[in-house]
Amino acid sequence: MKHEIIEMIEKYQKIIIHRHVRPDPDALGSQGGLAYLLKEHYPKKEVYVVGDEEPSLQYIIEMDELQDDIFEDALIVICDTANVERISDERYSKGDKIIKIDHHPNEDPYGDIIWVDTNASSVSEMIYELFETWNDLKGMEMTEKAARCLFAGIVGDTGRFRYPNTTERTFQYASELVKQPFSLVDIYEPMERISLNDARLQGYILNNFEQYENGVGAIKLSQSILQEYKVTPSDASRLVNTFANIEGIKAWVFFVEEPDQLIRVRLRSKKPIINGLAQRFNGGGHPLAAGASVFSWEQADEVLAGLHEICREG
Ligand SMILES: [Mn+2]
Repeated sequence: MKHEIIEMIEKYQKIIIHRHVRPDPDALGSQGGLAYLLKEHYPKKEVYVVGDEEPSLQYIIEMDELQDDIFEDALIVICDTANVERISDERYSKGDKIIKIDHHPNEDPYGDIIWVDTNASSVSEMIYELFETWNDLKGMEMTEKAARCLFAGIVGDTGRFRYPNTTERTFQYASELVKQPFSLVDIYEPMERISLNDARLQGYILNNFEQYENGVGAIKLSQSILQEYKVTPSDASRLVNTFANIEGIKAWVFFVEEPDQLIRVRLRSKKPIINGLAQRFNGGGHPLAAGASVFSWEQADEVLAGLHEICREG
Protein backbone atom coordinates (compact mmCIF):
# COMPACT_ATOMS: atom_id res chain seq x y z
CA MET A 1 0.00 0.00 0.00
CA LYS A 2 2.76 2.45 0.92
CA HIS A 3 4.52 1.66 -2.37
CA GLU A 4 1.33 2.36 -4.31
CA ILE A 5 0.92 5.69 -2.53
CA ILE A 6 4.48 6.71 -3.29
CA GLU A 7 4.11 5.72 -6.96
CA MET A 8 0.88 7.65 -7.30
CA ILE A 9 2.32 10.78 -5.68
CA GLU A 10 5.36 10.60 -7.97
CA LYS A 11 3.07 10.60 -11.01
CA TYR A 12 1.35 13.88 -10.17
CA GLN A 13 2.61 17.42 -10.59
CA LYS A 14 0.04 18.86 -8.20
CA ILE A 15 -0.82 17.40 -4.80
CA ILE A 16 -3.48 18.89 -2.51
CA ILE A 17 -3.68 17.58 1.04
CA HIS A 18 -6.94 17.67 3.00
CA ARG A 19 -8.04 16.50 6.49
CA HIS A 20 -11.18 16.61 8.62
CA VAL A 21 -13.27 19.66 9.56
CA ARG A 22 -12.64 21.36 12.92
CA PRO A 23 -9.08 20.00 12.88
CA ASP A 24 -7.16 18.62 15.83
CA PRO A 25 -3.36 18.42 16.09
CA ASP A 26 -3.21 15.03 14.33
CA ALA A 27 -5.30 16.23 11.38
CA LEU A 28 -3.01 19.25 10.91
CA GLY A 29 0.18 17.43 11.89
CA SER A 30 -0.27 14.61 9.37
CA GLN A 31 -1.38 17.05 6.69
CA GLY A 32 1.51 19.43 7.32
CA GLY A 33 4.09 16.69 7.88
CA LEU A 34 3.33 15.09 4.53
CA ALA A 35 3.27 18.47 2.78
CA TYR A 36 6.67 19.52 4.13
CA LEU A 37 8.24 16.16 3.25
CA LEU A 38 6.95 16.40 -0.32
CA LYS A 39 7.94 20.03 -0.78
CA GLU A 40 11.48 19.31 0.30
CA HIS A 41 11.91 16.09 -1.68
CA TYR A 42 10.10 17.20 -4.85
CA PRO A 43 10.78 20.94 -5.13
CA LYS A 44 9.29 21.03 -8.65
CA LYS A 45 5.90 19.70 -7.57
CA GLU A 46 3.11 21.98 -6.37
CA VAL A 47 2.02 20.88 -2.89
CA TYR A 48 -0.86 22.57 -1.05
CA VAL A 49 -2.73 22.18 2.25
CA VAL A 50 -6.39 23.18 2.50
CA GLY A 51 -9.26 23.24 5.01
CA ASP A 52 -10.90 25.38 7.68
CA GLU A 53 -8.52 27.28 9.94
CA GLU A 54 -8.52 26.65 13.69
CA PRO A 55 -6.90 29.78 15.19
CA SER A 56 -5.63 27.99 18.30
CA LEU A 57 -3.74 25.45 16.15
CA GLN A 58 -2.26 27.70 13.49
CA TYR A 59 1.11 27.28 15.18
CA ILE A 60 1.20 23.79 13.67
CA ILE A 61 0.54 24.82 10.07
CA GLU A 62 -1.46 27.46 8.19
CA MET A 63 -3.62 26.66 5.19
CA ASP A 64 -3.17 27.72 1.55
CA GLU A 65 -5.94 29.65 -0.19
CA LEU A 66 -6.63 28.08 -3.55
CA GLN A 67 -8.71 29.01 -6.60
CA ASP A 68 -11.20 26.34 -7.67
CA ASP A 69 -9.41 25.58 -10.95
CA ILE A 70 -6.23 24.50 -9.13
CA PHE A 71 -8.03 21.33 -8.00
CA GLU A 72 -8.44 20.10 -11.55
CA ASP A 73 -5.96 17.34 -12.43
CA ALA A 74 -4.56 17.40 -8.89
CA LEU A 75 -3.91 14.34 -6.76
CA ILE A 76 -5.91 14.64 -3.53
CA VAL A 77 -4.58 13.12 -0.31
CA ILE A 78 -7.01 13.06 2.64
CA CYS A 79 -5.59 12.49 6.13
CA ASP A 80 -7.30 11.44 9.37
CA THR A 81 -10.86 11.57 7.95
CA ALA A 82 -13.10 8.50 8.28
CA ASN A 83 -15.99 9.61 6.09
CA VAL A 84 -16.53 12.03 3.20
CA GLU A 85 -18.94 14.22 5.18
CA ARG A 86 -16.04 15.16 7.47
CA ILE A 87 -13.59 16.16 4.74
CA SER A 88 -12.73 19.84 5.06
CA ASP A 89 -13.00 21.73 1.74
CA GLU A 90 -15.41 19.86 -0.49
CA ARG A 91 -13.46 20.79 -3.61
CA TYR A 92 -11.55 17.55 -3.03
CA SER A 93 -14.17 16.07 -5.38
CA LYS A 94 -12.78 18.14 -8.29
CA GLY A 95 -9.43 16.36 -8.05
CA ASP A 96 -8.28 13.62 -10.40
CA LYS A 97 -7.57 10.80 -7.92
CA ILE A 98 -7.98 10.44 -4.15
CA ILE A 99 -5.77 8.74 -1.55
CA LYS A 100 -7.27 8.11 1.90
CA ILE A 101 -4.82 7.74 4.81
CA ASP A 102 -6.53 7.15 8.14
CA HIS A 103 -6.50 5.31 11.46
CA HIS A 104 -10.25 5.28 12.17
CA PRO A 105 -12.32 2.19 11.26
CA ASN A 106 -12.81 2.17 7.49
CA GLU A 107 -16.57 2.61 7.57
CA ASP A 108 -16.66 4.81 4.49
CA PRO A 109 -14.06 3.39 2.09
CA TYR A 110 -13.76 6.39 -0.25
CA GLY A 111 -10.80 7.01 -2.54
CA ASP A 112 -8.75 5.29 -5.26
CA ILE A 113 -6.09 4.15 -2.81
CA ILE A 114 -7.07 3.49 0.80
CA TRP A 115 -4.51 2.99 3.56
CA VAL A 116 -6.19 2.47 6.94
CA ASP A 117 -4.31 1.27 10.00
CA THR A 118 -6.51 1.21 13.09
CA ASN A 119 -3.52 0.14 15.21
CA ALA A 120 -1.69 3.38 14.51
CA SER A 121 -1.89 5.90 17.34
CA SER A 122 -2.31 8.70 14.84
CA VAL A 123 -2.13 9.43 11.13
CA SER A 124 1.02 11.41 11.93
CA GLU A 125 2.56 8.09 13.00
CA MET A 126 1.45 6.58 9.67
CA ILE A 127 3.03 9.45 7.74
CA TYR A 128 6.28 8.74 9.60
CA GLU A 129 6.02 5.13 8.48
CA LEU A 130 5.38 6.25 4.91
CA PHE A 131 8.47 8.45 5.18
CA GLU A 132 10.57 5.43 6.26
CA THR A 133 9.49 3.45 3.21
CA TRP A 134 10.13 6.50 1.04
CA ASN A 135 13.55 6.89 2.55
CA ASP A 136 14.39 3.24 1.86
CA LEU A 137 13.28 3.56 -1.75
CA LYS A 138 14.40 7.05 -2.67
CA GLY A 139 16.51 8.46 0.12
CA MET A 140 13.98 10.96 1.43
CA GLU A 141 15.13 13.30 4.19
CA MET A 142 13.30 14.26 7.36
CA THR A 143 13.11 18.00 7.87
CA GLU A 144 12.67 20.12 10.95
CA LYS A 145 9.29 21.45 9.80
CA ALA A 146 7.92 18.03 8.89
CA ALA A 147 9.15 16.49 12.15
CA ARG A 148 7.58 19.26 14.19
CA CYS A 149 4.18 18.70 12.56
CA LEU A 150 4.31 14.92 12.94
CA PHE A 151 5.44 15.13 16.54
CA ALA A 152 2.60 17.55 17.35
CA GLY A 153 0.11 15.14 15.76
CA ILE A 154 1.38 12.16 17.72
CA VAL A 155 1.35 14.11 20.97
CA GLY A 156 -2.19 15.31 20.26
CA ASP A 157 -3.74 11.92 19.53
CA THR A 158 -1.91 10.07 22.31
CA GLY A 159 -2.53 12.73 24.97
CA ARG A 160 1.22 13.13 25.25
CA PHE A 161 1.92 9.37 25.09
CA ARG A 162 -0.57 8.54 27.84
CA TYR A 163 -3.52 6.92 25.99
CA PRO A 164 -3.63 3.15 25.37
CA ASN A 165 -3.12 3.72 21.60
CA THR A 166 0.53 4.56 22.44
CA THR A 167 2.78 1.67 21.39
CA GLU A 168 6.43 0.82 21.13
CA ARG A 169 6.53 2.15 17.58
CA THR A 170 4.94 5.42 18.70
CA PHE A 171 7.91 6.01 21.02
CA GLN A 172 10.33 4.76 18.40
CA TYR A 173 9.10 7.23 15.76
CA ALA A 174 8.87 10.03 18.31
CA SER A 175 12.48 9.44 19.30
CA GLU A 176 13.50 9.73 15.63
CA LEU A 177 11.46 12.91 15.19
CA VAL A 178 12.97 14.69 18.20
CA LYS A 179 16.41 14.42 16.57
CA GLN A 180 15.29 17.42 14.52
CA PRO A 181 16.00 20.75 16.21
CA PHE A 182 12.42 21.96 16.80
CA SER A 183 11.42 23.05 20.29
CA LEU A 184 9.24 20.68 22.33
CA VAL A 185 8.08 23.51 24.56
CA ASP A 186 6.79 25.42 21.51
CA ILE A 187 4.53 22.46 20.78
CA TYR A 188 3.39 21.64 24.32
CA GLU A 189 2.81 25.16 25.55
CA PRO A 190 0.13 26.26 23.03
CA MET A 191 -1.49 22.81 23.19
CA GLU A 192 -2.02 23.10 26.95
CA ARG A 193 -2.88 26.80 27.00
CA ILE A 194 -6.46 27.75 27.86
CA SER A 195 -8.17 31.13 27.86
CA LEU A 196 -8.95 32.91 31.11
CA ASN A 197 -12.69 32.55 30.41
CA ASP A 198 -12.33 28.80 29.96
CA ALA A 199 -10.31 28.56 33.17
CA ARG A 200 -12.99 30.46 35.10
CA LEU A 201 -15.66 28.20 33.65
CA GLN A 202 -13.57 25.20 34.72
CA GLY A 203 -13.75 26.62 38.23
CA TYR A 204 -17.53 26.85 37.93
CA ILE A 205 -17.74 23.25 36.67
CA LEU A 206 -15.60 21.91 39.52
CA ASN A 207 -17.72 23.77 42.05
CA ASN A 208 -21.07 22.78 40.62
CA PHE A 209 -20.92 19.32 39.05
CA GLU A 210 -22.84 16.52 40.76
CA GLN A 211 -21.09 13.35 41.82
CA TYR A 212 -23.23 10.36 42.77
CA GLU A 213 -22.36 7.28 44.78
CA ASN A 214 -22.72 4.95 41.81
CA GLY A 215 -19.85 6.71 40.03
CA VAL A 216 -21.86 9.06 37.83
CA GLY A 217 -20.76 12.65 37.37
CA ALA A 218 -22.90 15.34 35.68
CA ILE A 219 -22.89 19.02 34.89
CA LYS A 220 -25.53 21.17 33.18
CA LEU A 221 -24.28 24.30 31.45
CA SER A 222 -27.18 26.56 30.50
CA GLN A 223 -27.00 29.44 28.04
CA SER A 224 -27.10 31.92 30.92
CA ILE A 225 -24.00 30.33 32.50
CA LEU A 226 -22.15 30.34 29.16
CA GLN A 227 -23.02 34.00 28.69
CA GLU A 228 -21.95 34.87 32.22
CA TYR A 229 -18.55 33.25 31.59
CA LYS A 230 -18.36 34.59 28.01
CA VAL A 231 -17.72 31.22 26.39
CA THR A 232 -19.30 29.53 23.38
CA PRO A 233 -20.89 26.05 23.53
CA SER A 234 -17.89 24.63 21.64
CA ASP A 235 -15.42 26.24 24.11
CA ALA A 236 -17.41 24.68 26.94
CA SER A 237 -17.50 21.27 25.27
CA ARG A 238 -13.74 21.11 25.21
CA LEU A 239 -13.80 21.08 29.03
CA VAL A 240 -15.59 17.72 29.07
CA ASN A 241 -12.79 16.04 31.05
CA THR A 242 -12.64 18.69 33.78
CA PHE A 243 -13.76 16.33 36.57
CA ALA A 244 -12.78 13.03 34.91
CA ASN A 245 -9.91 12.33 37.27
CA ILE A 246 -11.77 12.90 40.50
CA GLU A 247 -11.84 9.86 42.74
CA GLY A 248 -14.91 7.68 42.31
CA ILE A 249 -15.93 8.91 38.84
CA LYS A 250 -16.82 6.02 36.50
CA ALA A 251 -18.86 7.72 33.79
CA TRP A 252 -20.03 11.26 33.29
CA VAL A 253 -22.28 13.44 31.24
CA PHE A 254 -21.78 16.99 30.10
CA PHE A 255 -24.85 18.99 29.03
CA VAL A 256 -24.24 22.18 27.07
CA GLU A 257 -27.18 24.30 25.95
CA GLU A 258 -26.95 25.83 22.46
CA PRO A 259 -28.70 29.16 21.71
CA ASP A 260 -31.48 27.40 19.76
CA GLN A 261 -33.04 25.18 22.49
CA LEU A 262 -30.82 22.26 21.58
CA ILE A 263 -28.83 20.70 24.42
CA ARG A 264 -25.69 18.84 23.39
CA VAL A 265 -24.93 15.77 25.44
CA ARG A 266 -21.41 14.46 25.83
CA LEU A 267 -21.05 11.09 27.49
CA ARG A 268 -17.71 9.76 28.68
CA SER A 269 -16.81 6.62 30.57
CA LYS A 270 -13.87 4.77 32.03
CA LYS A 271 -15.53 1.35 31.69
CA PRO A 272 -19.35 1.14 31.49
CA ILE A 273 -20.45 1.19 27.82
CA ILE A 274 -22.34 4.39 27.06
CA ASN A 275 -22.83 4.59 23.28
CA GLY A 276 -26.09 2.61 23.43
CA LEU A 277 -27.50 5.34 25.67
CA ALA A 278 -26.33 7.99 23.18
CA GLN A 279 -28.10 6.14 20.37
CA ARG A 280 -31.40 6.36 22.28
CA PHE A 281 -31.09 10.16 22.16
CA ASN A 282 -30.28 10.99 18.53
CA GLY A 283 -26.59 10.25 18.86
CA GLY A 284 -23.89 7.64 18.89
CA GLY A 285 -20.15 7.21 19.09
CA HIS A 286 -17.52 4.99 20.63
CA PRO A 287 -18.15 2.67 23.63
CA LEU A 288 -16.42 5.06 26.05
CA ALA A 289 -16.99 8.41 24.32
CA ALA A 290 -20.27 9.31 22.70
CA GLY A 291 -22.54 12.26 22.01
CA ALA A 292 -26.24 12.93 21.69
CA SER A 293 -28.75 15.78 21.46
CA VAL A 294 -31.85 16.52 23.52
CA PHE A 295 -34.34 19.35 23.35
CA SER A 296 -35.27 20.07 26.97
CA TRP A 297 -33.82 19.81 30.46
CA GLU A 298 -36.48 17.16 31.21
CA GLN A 299 -35.01 15.04 28.43
CA ALA A 300 -31.53 15.75 29.78
CA ASP A 301 -32.69 14.22 33.07
CA GLU A 302 -33.80 11.11 31.16
CA VAL A 303 -30.26 10.75 29.82
CA LEU A 304 -28.91 11.15 33.32
CA ALA A 305 -31.33 8.50 34.60
CA GLY A 306 -30.11 6.18 31.84
CA LEU A 307 -26.51 6.75 32.88
CA HIS A 308 -27.39 5.96 36.51
CA GLU A 309 -28.89 2.68 35.36
CA ILE A 310 -25.76 1.77 33.39
CA CYS A 311 -23.47 2.59 36.30
CA ARG A 312 -25.59 0.65 38.76
CA GLU A 313 -25.23 -2.43 36.57
CA GLY A 314 -21.57 -1.93 35.63
MN1 LIG B 1 -6.14 11.15 14.33
